[in-house]
Amino acid sequence: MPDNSSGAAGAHYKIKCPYCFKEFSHDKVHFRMETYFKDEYELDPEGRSLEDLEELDDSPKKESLIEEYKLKRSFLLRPDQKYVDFWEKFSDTSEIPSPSTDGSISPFERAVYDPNHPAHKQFFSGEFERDRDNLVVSIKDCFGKTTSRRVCPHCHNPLPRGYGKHAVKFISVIGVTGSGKTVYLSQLINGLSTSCVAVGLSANYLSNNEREFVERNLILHGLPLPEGTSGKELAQPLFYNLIKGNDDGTIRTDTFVIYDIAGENCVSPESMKSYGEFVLNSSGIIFIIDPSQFLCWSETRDKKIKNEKIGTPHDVLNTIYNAFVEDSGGVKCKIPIAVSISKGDKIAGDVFSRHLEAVSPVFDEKGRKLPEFNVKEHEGIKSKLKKAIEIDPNGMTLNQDLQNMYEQYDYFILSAMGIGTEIIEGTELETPAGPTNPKRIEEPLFWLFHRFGYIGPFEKPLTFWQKMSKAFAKK
Ligand SMILES: Nc1nc2c(ncn2[C@@H]2O[C@H](COP(=O)(O)OP(=O)(O)OP(=O)(O)O)[C@@H](O)[C@H]2O)c(=O)[nH]1
Ligand SMILES: [Mg+2]
Ligand SMILES: [Zn+2]
Repeated sequence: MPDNSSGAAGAHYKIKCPYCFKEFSHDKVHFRMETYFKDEYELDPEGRSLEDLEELDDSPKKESLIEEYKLKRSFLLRPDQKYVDFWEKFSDTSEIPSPSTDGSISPFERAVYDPNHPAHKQFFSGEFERDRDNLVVSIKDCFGKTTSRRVCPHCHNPLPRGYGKHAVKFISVIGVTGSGKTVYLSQLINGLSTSCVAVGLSANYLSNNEREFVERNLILHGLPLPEGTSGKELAQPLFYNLIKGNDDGTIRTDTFVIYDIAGENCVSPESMKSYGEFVLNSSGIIFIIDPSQFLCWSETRDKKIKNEKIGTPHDVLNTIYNAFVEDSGGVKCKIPIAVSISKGDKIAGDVFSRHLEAVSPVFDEKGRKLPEFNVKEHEGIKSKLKKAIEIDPNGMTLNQDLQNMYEQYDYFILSAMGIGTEIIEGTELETPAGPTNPKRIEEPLFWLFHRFGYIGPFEKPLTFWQKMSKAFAKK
């Protein structure tokens, strides 16, 4: 295992690319150049072409103008082949310019060079710049501009600031079309730093992707809900650092990366080929199931027919498992899978005879929130949920599949909106029927954090403080 957490001078950070999953050392990154030229007119101070310069009278000035022109030409904006090759199978890139740093240009059209390549040395000046923990973070280009735009040497996709310094876990959110993945992720990401407080952790996002994802998929009363994620699209990964302060004055930081996998790819073995890498490299899976995928909760006959088309939970588990079978050597899939029934607002009455309640934090005797997964509360909810779905044919199959094919799994119920939907007047678009109030959306993630060893289990009976907090939360 690479020592990605030592943080000591001389540490050797091994980075796993969050796009192509190839591994490389932190001092083998390539860089997108900070300096760029939009077109050939910018390459000469007077806008002359190379031919114009070559026609000048011979002189040292002419030589240097031509030399400068040729150097600058290597910094013209243009498509980058490695990057284009990566995104080809997803129709097109989903990377968008950041208005604050890229202006009107596409960041992926910047020239990319490798400081370790002899032919590229001319495009850099000076050595790598490293942060306090010795991670390579930037380098100056030959025009003196510092570039901190590190990219993977294999696929030329961008690595967020500080990515690679800490151990990384990848989490895929999967589920059939319309099961609620995008709504779930938008709500989860929007409230992540607040909900992590409940388990004593701080969550900081690393890139612009997280804010952009939430802004593009805003879940607000009066606004249309997100459109379905196209099957060919690959949304940008979402990056977070989780920080835990220890009593001895040290801190532990872990990075996790979340992927929104379009529903169509979860049932078709063909599409799994493009997206399989994301699922296969996942350290954890959040498997979202729409209640109407169970026959007992499918609302109408039509919906049942639709279900047959979009796939049952069995189809999804099968597709994932089949992607593993070739390499699995006849063993169960080891990736922890959080089986999460979405739209819990619709079925909470049936399952619990009451509304869904928020996850209760765990406190110590001084009233401080503990970094622990509330196993006790979860067990209570799970047993009722399992009972409700096990009488359904699709639920029975789901449970059997999980037992036979997956080593670590657990059941969850959540509601990303905490409320139903209504149609926006004069349109066919849906919007939340009122202010949203997400319930239990962090629980599958906390369970994975527990599996990854970020937080402990809490199994003791409710403390005085918990009872107080529960009573307070109910008010
Ligand atoms: N009642 C209720 N409905 C929800 C909730 N979350 C999502 N929905 C409904 O489910 C629909 C689909 O949600 P999406 O998040 O777009 O589904 P998806 O899984 O991303 O679908 P694809 O992008 O096609 O794979 C929404 O438009 C809402 O109508 C919820 O918490 N409660
Ligand atoms: Mg979606
Ligand atoms: Zn890569």
